Amino acid sequence: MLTKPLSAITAETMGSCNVTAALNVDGGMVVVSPITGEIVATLDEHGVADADAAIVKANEAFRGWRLVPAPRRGELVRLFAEELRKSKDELGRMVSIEAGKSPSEGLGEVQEMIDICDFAVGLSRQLYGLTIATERPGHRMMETWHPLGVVGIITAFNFPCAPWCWNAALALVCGDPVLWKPSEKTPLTALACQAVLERAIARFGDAPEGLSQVLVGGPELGAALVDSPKVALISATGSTRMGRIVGPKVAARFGKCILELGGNNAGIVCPSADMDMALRAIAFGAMGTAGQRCTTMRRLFVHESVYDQLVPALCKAYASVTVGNPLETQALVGPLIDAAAFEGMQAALKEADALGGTVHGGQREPVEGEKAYYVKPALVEMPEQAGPVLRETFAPILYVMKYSDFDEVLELHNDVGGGLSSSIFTTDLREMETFLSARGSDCGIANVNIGTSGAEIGGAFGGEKETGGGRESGSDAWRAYMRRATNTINYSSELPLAQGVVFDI
Ligand code: UN1
Repeated sequence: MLTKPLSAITAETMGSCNVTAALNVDGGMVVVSPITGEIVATLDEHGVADADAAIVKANEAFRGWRLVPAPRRGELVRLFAEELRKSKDELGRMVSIEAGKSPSEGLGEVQEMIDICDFAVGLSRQLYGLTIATERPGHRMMETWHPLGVVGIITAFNFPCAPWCWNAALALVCGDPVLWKPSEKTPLTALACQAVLERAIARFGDAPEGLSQVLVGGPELGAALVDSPKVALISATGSTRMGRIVGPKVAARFGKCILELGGNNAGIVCPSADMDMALRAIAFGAMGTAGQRCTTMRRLFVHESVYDQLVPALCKAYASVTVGNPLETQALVGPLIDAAAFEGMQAALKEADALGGTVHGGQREPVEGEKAYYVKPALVEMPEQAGPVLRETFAPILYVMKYSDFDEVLELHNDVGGGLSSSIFTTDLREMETFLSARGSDCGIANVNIGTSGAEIGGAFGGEKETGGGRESGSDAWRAYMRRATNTINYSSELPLAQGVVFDI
């Protein structure tokens, strides 16, 4: 059991982020830590009227911020990265308390924030447009990128801060104010991040008021952002179910959307794979963060020639993995977020069992009492890809299947709704390149000899099909936060028309 009540640790952590005012014993919103199931804070919730006012304020901020030169906007993000470095331990602990992650995973999430800020600072001097050859003499044609408008960011419990920062750091250098609706399960991390950003804003000096705001409360706040024509871009992370609601609503008002939804990520282990490396990569990919990453490995196809070598070794790793309180022990696997996650996991295991699956693990572990949900991760040997294997269950379940033919396994790999992340374990050049080719993995992320999770910020993050199609973070994801104008300038004394059209008056 914890040596100190989690609510006390929370108050200390929040205190060092200068947001103790947010902890309000009379408030309406209850924050529970999955580590113990204990209430660690109660908060005042925002209402829809607050959301509407925040949208107005953010649009006022946009009028000024869009005129600030991009490298100067980058200076704010540089200061934010400095403040994040100073507050890394407190923020990492807050992530652990609210999402149940191990200290190294909590700190890793804050590191992603620091990394994307550094990336965005460099980007603030590289928001390039093209100069394009024009067909008309004495003309010049170019593309210009302008700030887009207010960006609404909706985030999920499992990564309570990094996805916000992937969006916010880019949006801020691109000239866009941000409005953040965090998960109801992790509002404290959001308030702490906002407090840290406010320190950077104070040091920056002349940022407009309302440049970054947080809305704490229920789904009606997200709906207010989604429905408002004054929110130019909605970037939403969450379930495919949520995306099916958000996507059409934003499209109906011709708004822009970045959707980062569910995945059903798979690995393929080929005969030539480095088995020890594959084992370690699969163990982290499938059991890390208690299976609660959108990039978690959920399906594994193992070639029949190595199945009897790899799968018993994996079962051993599953049996011996440490499950426990992430703040008080060195456990690799922490709690599930809540009772509903546990029930969803048990229902999926029951279904797999009825379809002829052999379930290893998956049982509840008696850690921290009745109100916390710790489980032994489950490995399920399945005769075929059916039932629960075809969908994402947000819990540590790895469905393992045997394959014999490479072309067939590629088909099976892609034959699910999700299209986020994928891995192949092989030292065979042909298999590797085929997996990465047009007829290979159809996911937004396709890896070789590493697991499905733990992407770096430098690449574009997101995926296809039911994953929603959006891209966040690195590469050229910044373009989604700006609007593109094509400018054609006539510096001649003639007026030639394009396509040779004649219109003499
Ligand atoms: C998520 O689970 O929503 O690739 C994000 C990863 C992390 C991000 C996960 N960098 O696992």
